[in-house]
Amino acid sequence: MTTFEQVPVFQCEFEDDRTGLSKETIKRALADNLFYIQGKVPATATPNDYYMALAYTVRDRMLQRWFKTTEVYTKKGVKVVSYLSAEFLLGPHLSNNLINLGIYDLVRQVVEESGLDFVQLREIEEEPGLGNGGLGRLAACYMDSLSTLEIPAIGYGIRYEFGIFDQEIRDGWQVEITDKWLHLGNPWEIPRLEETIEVKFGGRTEAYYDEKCRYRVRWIPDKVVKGVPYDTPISGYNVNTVNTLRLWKAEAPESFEFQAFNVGDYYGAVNRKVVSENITKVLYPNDELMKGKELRLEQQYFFVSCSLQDMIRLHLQKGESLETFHQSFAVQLNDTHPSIGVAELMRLLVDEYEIEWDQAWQITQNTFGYTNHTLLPEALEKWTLSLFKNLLPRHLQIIYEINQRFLGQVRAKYPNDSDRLARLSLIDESGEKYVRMANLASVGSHAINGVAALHTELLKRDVLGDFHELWPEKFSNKTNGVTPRRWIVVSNPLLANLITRKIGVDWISHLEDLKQLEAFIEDAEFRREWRQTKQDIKGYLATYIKENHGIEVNPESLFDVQVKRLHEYKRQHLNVLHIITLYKRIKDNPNIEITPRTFIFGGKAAPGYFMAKLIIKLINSVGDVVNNDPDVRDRLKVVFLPDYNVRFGQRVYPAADLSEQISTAGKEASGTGNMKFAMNGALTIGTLDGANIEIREEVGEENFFLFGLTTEQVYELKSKGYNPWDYYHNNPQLKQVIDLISSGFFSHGDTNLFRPLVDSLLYHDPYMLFADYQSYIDAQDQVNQAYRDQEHWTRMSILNAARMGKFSSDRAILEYCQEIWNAVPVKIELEEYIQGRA
Ligand code: Z15
Repeated sequence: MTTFEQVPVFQCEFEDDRTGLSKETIKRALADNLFYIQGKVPATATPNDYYMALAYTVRDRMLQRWFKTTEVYTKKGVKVVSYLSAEFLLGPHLSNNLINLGIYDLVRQVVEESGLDFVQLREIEEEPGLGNGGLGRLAACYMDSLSTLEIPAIGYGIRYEFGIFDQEIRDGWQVEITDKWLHLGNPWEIPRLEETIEVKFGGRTEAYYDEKCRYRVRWIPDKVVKGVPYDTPISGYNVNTVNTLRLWKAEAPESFEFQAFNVGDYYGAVNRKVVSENITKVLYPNDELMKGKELRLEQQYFFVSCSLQDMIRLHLQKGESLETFHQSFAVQLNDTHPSIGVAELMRLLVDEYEIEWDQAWQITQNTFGYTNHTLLPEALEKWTLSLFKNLLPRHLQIIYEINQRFLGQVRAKYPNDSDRLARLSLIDESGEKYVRMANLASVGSHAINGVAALHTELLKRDVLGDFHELWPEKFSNKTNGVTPRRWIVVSNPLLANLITRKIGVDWISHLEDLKQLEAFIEDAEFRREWRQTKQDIKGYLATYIKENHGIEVNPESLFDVQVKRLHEYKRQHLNVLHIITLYKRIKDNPNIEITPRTFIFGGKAAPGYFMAKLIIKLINSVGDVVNNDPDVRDRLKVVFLPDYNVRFGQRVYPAADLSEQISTAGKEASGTGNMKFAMNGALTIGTLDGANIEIREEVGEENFFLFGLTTEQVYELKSKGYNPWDYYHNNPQLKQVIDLISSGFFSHGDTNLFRPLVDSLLYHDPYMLFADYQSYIDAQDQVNQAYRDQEHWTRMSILNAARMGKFSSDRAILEYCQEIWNAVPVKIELEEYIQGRA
């Protein structure tokens, strides 16, 4: 292999236009990239051309580090973490990379000195929305922390041509628009055409005896698809490490299709090409809902097979044999979406590399770890045998074989326990037969984890209870975390600067340091600055809402925010019941003293999720009435901000006073928005669910607004027979609110519009809104009281931020490294002649 050292002409031993950090050099680099990459001069350049030139200028400053990082990983025998995820919800790259490289202010200055509008250019970037919500965003935070902690890592996923849809609101309803994020090109990715991989689908298997008379199976597929890797650099904060996110794009193999041309099946060939390339066309927009769509299983197998083949190639390139594969790679399954990887690694080892089954199984179990992200039954992945057999006939055989051996062990340990066997089996045989992906992931992994303390306990007790009894040592908790780089420094520079002025910059990579802020809690000037900062940021959001949505909100009012995917278990409609309760109080007594509030909602509903879409309509309908009623005198405002995404998250978390984390106890595995809010000094109103419990533990119960049933109480009430009707009749306030919706008051007299929602609550209420209603209203009344004492509120706000150290994704990743991956940091050193940070 040719390296830079052997080719002197490539050594730039001077500050050159691609690495230099003087203002002059950066200016020259911008002009150079505008001309030589975009092919434009200022007279013809569009704002996008300038954005592209800027993005390339930043990317150029990452490339030496990126190259070095990759080179060190391949040359040294380091263990690499491989994070397999069907979703990476990255958000905009530009600001994040500038912060991580330590050149944000410098580049901003240069851009502005060049007569360009930095903020305008920054906003041109199309964010890669390659995920639905929490799970995909978690993967992105983890990639940031892996790089920052200098852990060798590679993220593997799918390069969806269309990411999560853009949301518009028309007449109060959600409308989905295709996300054309690649339409003007993507400066952050580099295709690596030479590392293309082939993936087989369908067909049949054939048994044969090899030359040593060993029984073997070969797979004769009926389709081959090429996977082309597109690499994106993932910078770490204040380090030289730049890891890779490798996303696969499906392409049809030309050679395969030429045959078809020759036999004259031109249309058939073109059609097969289109069908192959469909695999990576679009992200499935269902969050936490399993729909047994064949194309989805194709996506999963496609990216997992590409990734495992890629890892094997890298491992063999090091001159190692496959027996040591698990020493080269720790592969983490982000939910069951990539869990077909267990069967695929077995197939590759046994069928293609002729390793004995038992040894292959050892390698496989030592390689994989499995993270579970939900207990919701409708989210648990299972595939019908017929679908599986058609698409992956060899994998189904392998799964049967794994299952037979596994159930043999179980039978030996628990004789005559057929119920247990049926529950543990990789095949669900209770009705139509299915492959259970969580069971496959669990047997194929050496480590299984949940994403918050409560979630892990429930996982061990319920969903994976039998597996926990069998292998308690496999289980552990890894409470989620989020990256303070994007979620404080990039999102909230004003607050970040205030914190840094007080305690220095180390908190950005050691978030526990934030507790030093507590020393300033008695400092009235500090509290004033803190309050003023929050006020300024709320002012920016108010301006944004006015300019973009034409709604006037009072920046002095309490900003009460609920942004997350729409789902009944997250209970956005409980929030609405509170709004109507307040509205009713005003209508009954227009002069009542109330704390002015602005209710801000954001979130997408799965396109086929009727009830979630109806909740969006309800929010907008209630907003129309409340916002325009003169009696309200602007003391309440309700805004649903369309197209909630990473970029809007960055705007809204810093501006929130109150964070709504109100899921039914036991339903939200962790939540991560809850952490982003609290880090930015919002107080939480929340249930004892997911990571809320741990947040409350950290910030102190006196700094958290708790309400609602506990998980145990939810179970208890359900088992003795929950009747929402009783709550409706026994609580006049609740009854008035529900009756007001039913009466058509928010729907121009239409009593049918919200009937499905109201009936669901009255007759089923699976998420127990009615049981928690009064407790929620009482907690909200306490919020109102507390907000009136601004000094006290500010103290609570500071303490919330100061005590969020635990919820850095750096802490989470460190735990994964030490307890699951056995991965250690590797320092990346730069050559002398390459410019360091500014
Ligand atoms: C998703 O976003 C989450 C779980 C899932 O099973 C799927 Cl398919 C998508 C979320 C959880 O709902 C949330 O509580 C958690 O914080 C997040 O994953 C990251 O672990």
